[in-house]
Amino acid sequence: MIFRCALRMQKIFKVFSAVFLANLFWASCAFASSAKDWQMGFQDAATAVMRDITSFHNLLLIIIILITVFVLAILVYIMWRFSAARNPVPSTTTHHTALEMIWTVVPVIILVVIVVPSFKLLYFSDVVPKADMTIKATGYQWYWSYEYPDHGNISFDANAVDLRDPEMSAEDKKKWRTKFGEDYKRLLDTDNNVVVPVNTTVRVQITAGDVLHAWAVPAFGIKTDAVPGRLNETWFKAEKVGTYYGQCSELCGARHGFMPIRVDVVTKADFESWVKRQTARNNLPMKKQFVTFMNKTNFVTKGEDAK
Ligand SMILES: [Cu+2]
Repeated sequence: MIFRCALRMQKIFKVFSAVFLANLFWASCAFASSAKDWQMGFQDAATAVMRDITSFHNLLLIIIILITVFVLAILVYIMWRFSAARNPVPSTTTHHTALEMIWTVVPVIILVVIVVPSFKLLYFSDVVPKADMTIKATGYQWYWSYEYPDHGNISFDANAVDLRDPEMSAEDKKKWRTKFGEDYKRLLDTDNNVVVPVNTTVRVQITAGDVLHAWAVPAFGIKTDAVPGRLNETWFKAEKVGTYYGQCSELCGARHGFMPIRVDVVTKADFESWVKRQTARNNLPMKKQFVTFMNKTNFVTKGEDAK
């Protein structure tokens, strides 16, 4: 019985170490803009803030490991050295000034080492630098709505594209499948994406229209609450062209897991042409806009207005 149990433990240990090594390898070589299966650690940083968060996390990890190993080593040594068999007459020492000084001062030094990068990072991420553009994200049950006040008030809603949704028509499923191809990410892809230019400081204003939500994009190091009646502010400056994913990060109701965030970081020229396209769409007469919207979302498939 014991032998079989030991064998099983050995097997489990082998699987764990294989997974751990595979993850280490994965983390070191793959570019991740979204979460990956069996991922350990953070997604690759796309902004300076996220880079600082990652290195601060690594610093804390080293400190925590050193403390844990040190405490464990002392405990094991004490259990062995001062057991009743080895140490039948216990010491009666109750105070030791030097020792007490050390165990007070050393933790203070450790905290000072932590607090300096911690406050630096806190202010770096919190204070919005001079922004080149602003976008406003409003959380609703259960989608995000975006506005670009600096670009002729472009506005749109971003809904999750869920190809497993039984209510989505076969025609629409085909359309989205063709659009996304192999890259489709369920619960992360949206019908309208946030588009921003690369190397541009973007101020993000965040609020909500009904209940609490949170706008979070891990690769940017952003997680800001969306509170009804309150305007929160954060910022990012994406350094790499690419697609970045996030999700609502405040439990907001039944379909909380179905309001993803997709940010496409594009070149400045691509952004300008995207703005032109969006503005043209926004400037359509109201009725036509409505019809386009209804057609697009497939609420109306027949009837006069849809033509
Ligand atoms: Cu939400």
